Amino acid sequence: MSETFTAWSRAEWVDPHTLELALPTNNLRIYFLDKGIVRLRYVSGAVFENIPSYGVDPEYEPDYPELAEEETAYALEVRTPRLIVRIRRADAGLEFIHRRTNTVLNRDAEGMGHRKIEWNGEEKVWVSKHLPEGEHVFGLGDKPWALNLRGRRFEMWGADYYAFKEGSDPLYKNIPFYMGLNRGVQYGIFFDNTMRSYFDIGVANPERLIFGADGGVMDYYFVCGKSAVDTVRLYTCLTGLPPLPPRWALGYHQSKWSYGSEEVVNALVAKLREQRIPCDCVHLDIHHMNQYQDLTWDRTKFPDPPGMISRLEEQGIKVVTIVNPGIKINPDNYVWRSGFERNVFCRRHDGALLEGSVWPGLCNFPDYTAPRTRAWWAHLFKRQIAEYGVRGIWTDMNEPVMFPDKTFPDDTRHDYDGYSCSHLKAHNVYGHCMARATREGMAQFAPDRRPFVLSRSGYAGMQRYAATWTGDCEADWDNLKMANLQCQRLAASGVSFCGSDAGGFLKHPTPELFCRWMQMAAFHGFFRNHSSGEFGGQEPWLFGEEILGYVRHAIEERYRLMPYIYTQFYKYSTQGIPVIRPLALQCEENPDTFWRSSEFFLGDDLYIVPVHHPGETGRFIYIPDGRWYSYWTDELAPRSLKETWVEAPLSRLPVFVRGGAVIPRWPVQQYMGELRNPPCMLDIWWAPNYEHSSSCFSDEGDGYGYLEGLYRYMTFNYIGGRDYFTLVRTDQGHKAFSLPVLMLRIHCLPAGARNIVFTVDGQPRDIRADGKGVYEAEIPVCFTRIEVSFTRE
Ligand code: NBV
Repeated sequence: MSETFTAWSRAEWVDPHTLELALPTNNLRIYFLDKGIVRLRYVSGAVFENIPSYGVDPEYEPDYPELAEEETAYALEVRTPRLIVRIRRADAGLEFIHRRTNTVLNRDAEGMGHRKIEWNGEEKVWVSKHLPEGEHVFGLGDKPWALNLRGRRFEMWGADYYAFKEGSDPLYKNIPFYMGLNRGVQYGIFFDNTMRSYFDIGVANPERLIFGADGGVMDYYFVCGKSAVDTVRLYTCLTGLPPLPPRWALGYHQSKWSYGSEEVVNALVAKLREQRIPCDCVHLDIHHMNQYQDLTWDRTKFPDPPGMISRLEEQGIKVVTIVNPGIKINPDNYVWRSGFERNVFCRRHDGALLEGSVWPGLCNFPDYTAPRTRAWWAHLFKRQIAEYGVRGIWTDMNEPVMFPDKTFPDDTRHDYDGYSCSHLKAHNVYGHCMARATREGMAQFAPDRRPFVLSRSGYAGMQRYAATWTGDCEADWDNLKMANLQCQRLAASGVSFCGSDAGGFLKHPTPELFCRWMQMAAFHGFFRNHSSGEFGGQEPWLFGEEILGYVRHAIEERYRLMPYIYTQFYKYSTQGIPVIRPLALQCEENPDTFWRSSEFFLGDDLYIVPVHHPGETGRFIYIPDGRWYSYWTDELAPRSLKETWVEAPLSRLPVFVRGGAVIPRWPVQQYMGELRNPPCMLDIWWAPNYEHSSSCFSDEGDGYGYLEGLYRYMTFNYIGGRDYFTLVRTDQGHKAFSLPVLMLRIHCLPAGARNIVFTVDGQPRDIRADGKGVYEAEIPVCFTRIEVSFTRE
């Protein structure tokens, strides 16, 4: 080492990808896990305990990069093929540099200042980072704030926030992952600490981003993918790829607090079918239970749950039921009794059982951080799942909530998977562990079906267990805007299977608001109309004929697009690619997009423009690079890369499709599986001088056959020229999975196109013009190459 002062007394490799430094007040380990993922972990002593993380997926397998080391007068440098990590000699501060561009992505403002013991023995950990001018900050889960979080301080301490507003914090979820975005800069940081934590984004000091926690260790991951979306993908791989949902769960869900009797549910379903509102699922909120006791039914209102559920199934409707963590103290109730006998409930520091009031009255609460409690909880689902046929479980109030103080007392003890701790450390993973146990129960008792769990709370990595929704929002325009921000933000935090209570949970939406909300929600990951029921009904037919027509159209379009949406979920579950993406993340090369927050991408090829204001029938939007067409009319969008006016009549949102993309679609169905093997339309929009790849995944829609190869994943490589295009298809998956009839529909050939020659695998074929500018042909199921050429007038 050089003779200059060096802040560490020892720097050594403890294994080929882990460097350890002994600093004056603590020890630092740097784990090089991937060319774009580096873990930084500080401990006060010399011992790095192997406490399992609730955030990092136990199945995550690092892809250890090749490393090179270099010493300079300024720093010790370790290089991966993508990053340079500099450890400054003066203060052991860290700097992350992009290797190819040599740009500083992120750097510590102070080194080593990571842990402090207060006079009362409390420990604090933090890191202070430079926050350069122009850097925008995204992520952090469900925060109801502008996409760019700069200039605010946020906390992670899961909270039930009834009627939350813009800026309400903390909220239900605890996802300590943020992304920095600046000209030529993008990276993510995942602070894996489950204590109450905070992110001060330029508040205490406008040039600093400081994150820290009220204890635990400073343990964070620096993540940098090939692009901003790829950074989200890498973070998602680290915290766990989400399981593929059953296809029906991507359909429309109808819910209310509560549909209170079998009669009401039957009438609802009859009306959905009569009104031709496609729907796959009805949710039963707490009133289906007997005195709000989990896994019981109010038999006066629901005399025959299995009979009711099977009759609904015949109509294509699945039933989801709610559970809460509070278990009524009631020796006559099996759930409480068996929990008490097995000693699965949380206790206070003095050993007494934790008691608190929630809906059912005085309750005990399972400690879901204990493996044996999770096993007990999972086994409780036998009757609901295996015998009654419930298809999904909705875990609510799991921040956790207790009346009137909002959550458990700090001294509540938790097992924390064998590393016993107080509630201060377990609070932020309580809901996460409840969702996990619930998923395990569903998987155990319906082994041939993919579980569907909907959880209100969770920690980083919650995508492994559950879908989520944004909570108790109000039916107003601000909340509509926020719901969109929250869904985009969650998707950028690894949680794409998320939605809002479409229409708003509290208060009654105006017909226009309801319409705009449903139109937007139809393009989010999870699509459910849910409301508190106190302000009147919120079913689509309650807002007049005109709105019913528009809302039906929005729902139908989701069903048409199901092959495309399902493909996005397949890519999300196999590669971690987010399903929806904020414009700024998708188009990071143009910093003008950093300021925009409502337009979002669904997959690579659809661009959705929600409407957030009353009376708005047109608005300014940003048109991304490439050639974009109106999804509805095929009209070419102006090539602008800046603010452009588009019409937005109440009948539908502006939606654009990428020229060169293949969008797989189905005919509308009233529920998934109504048609046995629906024909698949491959719609393609011509783009000259452009290459693009799109895909279509199809399988049985549920079960695990796809893991044995029972699926097709078709990739379409498009090459477009001035007067032609070719589409080359390659397949993955098993030939035994039979594909449906395929139809090709070509949109937007240039107006003067004549003498169209259409060949499939070298054979000339007929193609029909539909009179509206679209050319259609049935194509053989196993085609591999399509060529279209034409002359121009
Ligand atoms: O179970 C009733 C509601 C539920 O409808 C809502 O979706 C949850 O967010 N639940 C909260 C508890 C009552 C909230 C006041």
